Amino acid sequence: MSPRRLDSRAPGFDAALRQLTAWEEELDAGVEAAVAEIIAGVRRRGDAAVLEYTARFDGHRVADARELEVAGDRLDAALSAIAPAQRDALERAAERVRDYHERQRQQSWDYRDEQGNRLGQQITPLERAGIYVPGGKASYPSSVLMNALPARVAGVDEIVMVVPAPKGELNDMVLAAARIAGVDRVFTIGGAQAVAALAHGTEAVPAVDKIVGPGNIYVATAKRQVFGRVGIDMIAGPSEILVICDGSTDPDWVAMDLFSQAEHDENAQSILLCPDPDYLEAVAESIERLLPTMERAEIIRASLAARGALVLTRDLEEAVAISNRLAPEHLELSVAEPEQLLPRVRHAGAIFMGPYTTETLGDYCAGPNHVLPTARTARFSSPLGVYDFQKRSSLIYCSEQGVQELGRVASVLARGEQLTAHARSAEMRLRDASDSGGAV
Ligand code: HSO
Ligand code: ZN
Repeated sequence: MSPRRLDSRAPGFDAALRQLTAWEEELDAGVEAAVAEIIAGVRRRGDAAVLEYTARFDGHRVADARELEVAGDRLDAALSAIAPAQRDALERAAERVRDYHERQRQQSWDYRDEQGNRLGQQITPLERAGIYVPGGKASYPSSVLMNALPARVAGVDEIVMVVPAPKGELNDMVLAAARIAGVDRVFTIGGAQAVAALAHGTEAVPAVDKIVGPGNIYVATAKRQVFGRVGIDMIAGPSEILVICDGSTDPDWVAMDLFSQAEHDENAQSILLCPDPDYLEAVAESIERLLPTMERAEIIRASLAARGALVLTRDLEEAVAISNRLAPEHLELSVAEPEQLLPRVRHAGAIFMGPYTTETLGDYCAGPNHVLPTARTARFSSPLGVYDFQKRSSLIYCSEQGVQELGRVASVLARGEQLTAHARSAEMRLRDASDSGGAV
């Protein structure tokens, strides 16, 4: 199996590139309607609806919604049940992710203008955040850390996690990660019903202010539908990796990096850009040889066949320009001097520099967040971070002296808008009321 080859000099290259990266998330009217009904059910009937849907979709039956909450002892037990090496790795990763995110905390600021007015911005954390954690094959303890730790660092009062428990079964690594990240409450619910419960609140499940975390099409659709009532982070599409290589990295390393995102999903995207045709051949050969050794060979093969590509470029500069057009979730600059290319990179969720920096390190433990913009949304959005759990309030203090000028300006503008109460509330504060904009 070899992914398609493209040549930036060939006619039709632009069209081929556009076609390669076109990704339309299916907007399925059936799913939209089913999700709307689930949300309405949870709104109307609260816990009773959550219990029914959980029994129906997850085969997880309990008599009372309070049983859907995972006790703190159970989280502690999970932490003791996992292998010591796993616990150490989770703790080490958490420490590094926390350190990185602490640097992202935004600070309040203010200043005084010449009239002595004080203007500023006050930063406050959200009160409650909800974290959706998928169950089944895409249940990632690392994602628990990546979603919960920025909220914790932001100072969120309460973090509520939901995770489906098919037939009542739970993943100990996920529970252990929740304990390590400082999640406050965990509920074993999933799907659109979990998003609805977090958005609207039920007797058992508290309503939150923002819902973050990846999920299947039902979860993504539910997040879209409750947006506005609560905040959401982003709608994550399939994983993507784009490697720019100068031909000096071991081709097996690059092949494995391409596999690493391809193994997430048949719709994941792995692309290599390189100016050296012989090197592209060498990577193609590594792919052929290594693919049969992979546990997830079927998924990787499907992903590379549908959306993978090995692209010959004129030079490294052109490779970066092409990468900017694709705005990949992960960009590896697998070159001897990555700093030289870095200033040219405009759009990428995360940038990995140099041949040793495999994207895998970013997925688990380097420190930056692995929740990143996909499907070219890196053109306008950023990694999940502490700032997603902080809000800004504007601050205004006006002195008696200060209102003399600002009051007049406001009054003129208010009268121009025929808003007399606005105008008069400003004018009343002027020392010389005749000095007002009222006459204008
Ligand atoms: N690469 C994924 C995150 C992840 N990888 C979790 C492994 N575990 C996000 O694009
Ligand atoms: Zn990954």
